[in-house]
Amino acid sequence: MVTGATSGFGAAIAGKFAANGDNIIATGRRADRLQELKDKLESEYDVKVITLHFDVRDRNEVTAAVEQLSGMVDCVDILVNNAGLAAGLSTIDDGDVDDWDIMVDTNLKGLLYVTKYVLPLIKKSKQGHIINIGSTAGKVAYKNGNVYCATKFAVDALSQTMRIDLLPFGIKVTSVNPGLAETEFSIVRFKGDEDKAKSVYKGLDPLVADDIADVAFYCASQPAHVCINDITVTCTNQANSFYIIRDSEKVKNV
Ligand code: NDP
Ligand code: 8X3
Repeated sequence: MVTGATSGFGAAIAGKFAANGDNIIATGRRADRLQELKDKLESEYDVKVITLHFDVRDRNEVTAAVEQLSGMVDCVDILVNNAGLAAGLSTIDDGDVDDWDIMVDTNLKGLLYVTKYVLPLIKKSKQGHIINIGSTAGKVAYKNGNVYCATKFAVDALSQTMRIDLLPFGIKVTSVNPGLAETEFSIVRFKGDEDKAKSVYKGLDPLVADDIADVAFYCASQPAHVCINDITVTCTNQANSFYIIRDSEKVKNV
């Protein structure tokens, strides 16, 4: 089960696991994109794709979707909590409170809702695994990142605590923390300003969605006794969320 499968990492992760022959539960708000993904994956691979169209911020929508799912599958083996976003990039005093609400409600509360309501299905699996998509922004804070960084630091804390809480059930919890990756992330962050979004990756050879799909798949492919706790992956131009080399020479802030 992959949240945020309509774009970027989520779509690539769904594709990677489907290529391995795994059935997929793909979720997101854009129903047309979910249908396209289902058509593509079912035509390319011998798998079944269930699509669930809901907003992770809406607890009622999450519970209704999971109820629908419970009638269709016996268990969920792997949940990838990927749905998330950044909205805006500004100092705390200039921050837009609506943007803050969107990020906290999606990245933190949405992840909690999905995890809580899907867990009964994960507990029924013999190989339960939760993969949370964190970020380098949840490891090292960067200028103007304030609330986005805070939500990803929170995801990091949740991954650590979930791993403790779910030990008795044999459920693995992995935190995958990507650095700069060119998806729709910056277009969303800058509210459709594609030029501004492109400038984030200028002079870099950034990660792409397939890189993160490969990492998530690797984490999920370990033997039963091996749990990768935490993995941070950046492009070669980046050391952490602060130190980045552009045009092979210059070191600048994000
Ligand atoms: P994209 O914008 O390409 O994809 C984001 C996905 O999240 C979309 O499928 C979107 O689906 C879904 N989503 C957003 N809000 C909601 C919501 N309220 N309810 C349900 N689904 C939602 O970005 P990425 O693939 O890059 O981002 C995926 C994750 O990776 C995010 O958590 C992001 O914070 C994290 N990340 C991204 C990095 C990057 O540089 N790109 C680096 C580190 C982490 P829809 O709009 O259809 O609902
Ligand atoms: C996304 C990476 O550096 O754009 O989490 O915040 S960054």
